Amino acid sequence: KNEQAYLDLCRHVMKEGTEKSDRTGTGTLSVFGHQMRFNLQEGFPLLTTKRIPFRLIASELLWFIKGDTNIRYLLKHNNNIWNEWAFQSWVESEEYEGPDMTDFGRRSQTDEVFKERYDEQMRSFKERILTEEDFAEKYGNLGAVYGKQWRDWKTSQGETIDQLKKVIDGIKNNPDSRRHIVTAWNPEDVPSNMALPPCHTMFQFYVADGKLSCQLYQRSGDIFLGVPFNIASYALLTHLIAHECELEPGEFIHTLGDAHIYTNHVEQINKQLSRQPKGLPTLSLNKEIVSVFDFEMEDIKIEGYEPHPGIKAPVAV
Ligand code: UFP
Repeated sequence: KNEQAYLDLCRHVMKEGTEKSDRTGTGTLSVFGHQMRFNLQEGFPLLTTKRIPFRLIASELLWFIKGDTNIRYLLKHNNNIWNEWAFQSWVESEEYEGPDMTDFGRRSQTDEVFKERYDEQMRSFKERILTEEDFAEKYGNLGAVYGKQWRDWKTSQGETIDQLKKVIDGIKNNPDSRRHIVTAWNPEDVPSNMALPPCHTMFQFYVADGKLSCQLYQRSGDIFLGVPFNIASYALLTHLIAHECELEPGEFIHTLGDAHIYTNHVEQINKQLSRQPKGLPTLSLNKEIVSVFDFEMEDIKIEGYEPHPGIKAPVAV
C-alpha cells in the first residue's frame, strides 16, 4: 500500500507530464507541485519494485546529521555518491597536474577512452582523500551543503545556528509548536558557494497523538533516480528524531516542486511499473542510543527487505 504513492506519481507524470527542457539538456516529462504521503506505521518506505541501496542513504543521512561536509566520512563508509562534486574542485585547482578532466561527467558516459583516464584519476583522488589529512581538508570539503546549513548556519552577526538541535529541543519542549522548521536553502550561499543548490530545501515536523510527522518541500525531484532515495532518507530522519523524542513515527509527507522523469528513464520506469510491489521492510534502531547525533551505521538495520532487482539508468549531469 505504502509504495503506491510513488508508483502513482510515476504513472501521473508519464500520462500528464509536460515535455520540458532542463539544465542538463536531457529533456524531461514534468509536473509542478505534487504530494505523496507515507504512513510510517505501515512499514519503512524503501521501494520494493526495484532494489534501493539503503546503506548509502543511511550513511549520507548520518553525515548530514553530524554536520560533516567532507566526503572523507562517506568514503570511509564506501559511499561514493558525492565524489564528483569534490573531484571537480580538485581537477580545477592549480595543484592538479593530471590529464584534462573538463566536463568529466558527460564525457565519462560517452567516451570509453576518456572513461578509463577518468576512473584512474578518481581512484587516486579517493585514495588521497582517505590517506592524506591535508589533502582531504582542502579538496574533500563540499562547503555550504546540507550538513553545514542544518548544524552550522552562519548568521549575519557571525554567529552560528544549530537548526537540527533547536528543532529537536522544540519537539521535546513545545511539541504543539508550528515552527519546527529546518531550512537548507540559504539564499546567500546559492549558488556560488555551493556544489549543488539544495534539492531538499526545507522540512517541518508536527506532533499529534504521540506521533511525529515530517513534511519535506523538495524543489526539484528526479523521479526515477533521486526521489526513491529522498523518501527513504527523510523517513529515516523522522524515525531517528521520533526515537530521541520518545514519540512514534507518524507520516512522512513528500511535497515536490518540479517533479520530472528524464526522457532517458522512461523505459526503466515502465519496467518498474510492470512489477508487483512486495511487503515493505521494517526499520530497527539500537535502543541503547538516545541522541540522533550518536547514531552510527551499525545502530540502524533494515529487516525483511526483499525487493525486485535494481534497474540501471544514466544520471543526468
Ligand atoms: N536530485 C534529486 N534528489 C536529490 C538531488 C538531486 O532528485 O536529492 F540531490 C535531482 C533533481 C534534478 C537534479 O534532476 O538532481 C538537480 O538539478 P537542478 O539543480 O537543475 O534541479
